[in-house]
Amino acid sequence: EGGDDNDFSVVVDTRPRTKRPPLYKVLLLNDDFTPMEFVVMVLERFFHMNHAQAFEVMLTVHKKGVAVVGVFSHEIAETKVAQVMDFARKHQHPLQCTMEKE
Ligand code: TYC
Repeated sequence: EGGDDNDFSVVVDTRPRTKRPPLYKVLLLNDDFTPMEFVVMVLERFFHMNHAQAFEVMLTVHKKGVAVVGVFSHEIAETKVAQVMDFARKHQHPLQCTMEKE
């Protein structure tokens, strides 16, 4: 009596899951040589900041050493980093731009 002990039940997660892609922070790093105006131009050109925003973010990087300049999907973040690094290299500035998972 009591039935057979053959309960093969498993816990099934029925929560409605929404799968969001991971996001990546794009970081701009300070250095002693890249002109401030060049960094401002980079932020305007590739991160669509107005001049005042760009100047403010540039000063943050200058003072703190690093700042997040945007958060994007992996593909867009990679593109932004490549664009900044190419542009800096073309102008022979040592400006560094990297990305990290948020
Ligand atoms: N520190 C640089 C200077 O004094 C300016 C600068 C700001 C460089 C931000 C890089 O990401 C940077 N000319």
